[in-house]
Amino acid sequence: MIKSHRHQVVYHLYPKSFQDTNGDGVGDLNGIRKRLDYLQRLGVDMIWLCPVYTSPGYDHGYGVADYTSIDPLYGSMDEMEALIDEASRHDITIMMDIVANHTSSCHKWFIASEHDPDGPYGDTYIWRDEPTEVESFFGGSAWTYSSIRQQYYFHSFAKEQPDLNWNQPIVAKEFARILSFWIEKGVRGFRFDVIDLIGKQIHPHRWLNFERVQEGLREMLAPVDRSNLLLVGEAGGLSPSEIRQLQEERLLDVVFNFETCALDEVAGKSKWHLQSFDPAELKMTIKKWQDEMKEDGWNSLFWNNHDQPRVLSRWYDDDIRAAKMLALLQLTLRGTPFIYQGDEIGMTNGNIQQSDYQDIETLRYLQQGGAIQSVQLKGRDHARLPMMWTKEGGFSTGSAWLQAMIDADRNVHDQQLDDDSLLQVYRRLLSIRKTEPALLDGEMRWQETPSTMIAFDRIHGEQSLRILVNLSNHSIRHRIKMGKTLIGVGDYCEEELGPYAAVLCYTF
Ligand code: ISL
Ligand code: CA
Repeated sequence: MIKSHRHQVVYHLYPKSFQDTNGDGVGDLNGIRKRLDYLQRLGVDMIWLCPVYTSPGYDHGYGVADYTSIDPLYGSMDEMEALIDEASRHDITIMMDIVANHTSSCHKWFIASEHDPDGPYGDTYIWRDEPTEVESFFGGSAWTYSSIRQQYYFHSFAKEQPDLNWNQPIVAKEFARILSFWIEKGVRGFRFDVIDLIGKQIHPHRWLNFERVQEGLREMLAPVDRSNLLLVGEAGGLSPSEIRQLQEERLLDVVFNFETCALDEVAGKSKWHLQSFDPAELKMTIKKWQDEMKEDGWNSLFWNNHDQPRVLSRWYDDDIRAAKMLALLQLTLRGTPFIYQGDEIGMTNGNIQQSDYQDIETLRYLQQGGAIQSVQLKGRDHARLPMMWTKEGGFSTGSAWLQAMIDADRNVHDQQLDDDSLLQVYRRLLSIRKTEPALLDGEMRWQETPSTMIAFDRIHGEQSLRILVNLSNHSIRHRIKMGKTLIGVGDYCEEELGPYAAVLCYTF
């Protein structure tokens, strides 16, 4: 079977929390290298690394001070090269995270822009004499005064993360150079952080200019050989038709939107305003995006990421049966799956003491009198807990940078020994994807089902697979015929799916 770049399964890895090897409590590149056998055995094709470049770390690497260097916290460039090399011997490639909307305020471009308005980098950031009303995503004004330049600069996020001015062609040129640097090193994918924000207009309010996003991507990618690359964009603000346009031109192959993640948020309010989760809405959202992206479009398939605490805790009360169901659904829908580290063992949000929270967004919210209940469900630290390798943790011999109480029974070691574990479900599903082209290219055909059940066929030439999923914790009776089962989770029989049961079978 010929695998195209978008058929790959991506393992999303938060380096800070994956594996520490020198006892400083922070995960590192050597730690990732040490776990390549595990990742290969799991069956993933590519690893997306959250930023490991030099950074003062206010937003854990999402304010980059030098895009072609490695932060000593994570290791060295030699160790990065060793990782790329050894990963490729495990049939795994590396995807780098490119933060192109903003840099760190310590980046030399910003320092040049601040000190030398008339120099070549003078206009590479967004400067105004007077601030406007725009709020930053982390709270507070999006404008900060620089006493050096005696003007205000714009920052979508923290004041230590000034936004670049993508109207200056030099910005796209710099990023083209950065991409080429990493391609040269053997990197085979890029995930572009908040890429829709590069096309923003900010007067009088912030709004998104799709044409500018498109132009910015074109300018940046024109000099780059992208034939062998997987290009992923984080772009919560784009519509399905805009996403399809970008895909058609191969400016991006896969795009993240956050509609499923927001199912437990009150629409139109901040992420901290919670409402209860309704599995019927999950079904509708999945159907909507699958339908919008059918034929030439293509979806991203993910439940969690380093910003999104575990849906298992938020929606499903940590129930391991629901984790198996979510795995089966994610790996049978049409699109590129992203498994976030720990998903495969059912890691939960855990408990973090109020004084242990570290994320800049959470701290800001708590300072402003935010509700701790919301933080316990939606605070980003919960997505960043150290990986559980063993009952004792196995992440670090020292004291982990982020402390929490977490279910110790959910760990890699124990699940490797247990044939019925969630980890084995992931392994089996990933190996089935390798032999069943219908799961990759097959067209989607929906089956009529009760509101909290989802069922569909994946049809590819002569081959046809059927997927039945109970999204709820109630048994559901149905009339959909099942053929020979390839894999099933939970309790099910011919006409009934037990709580969180899910089945992948042939149609005849
Ligand atoms: O994290 C969020 C809500 O809690 C999102 O709104 C997030 O800010 C948005 O998805 C952009 O995220 C990306 O850029 C941020 C960085 O903090 C995130 O970690 C990154 O994924 C700024 O670089
Ligand atoms: Ca370390």
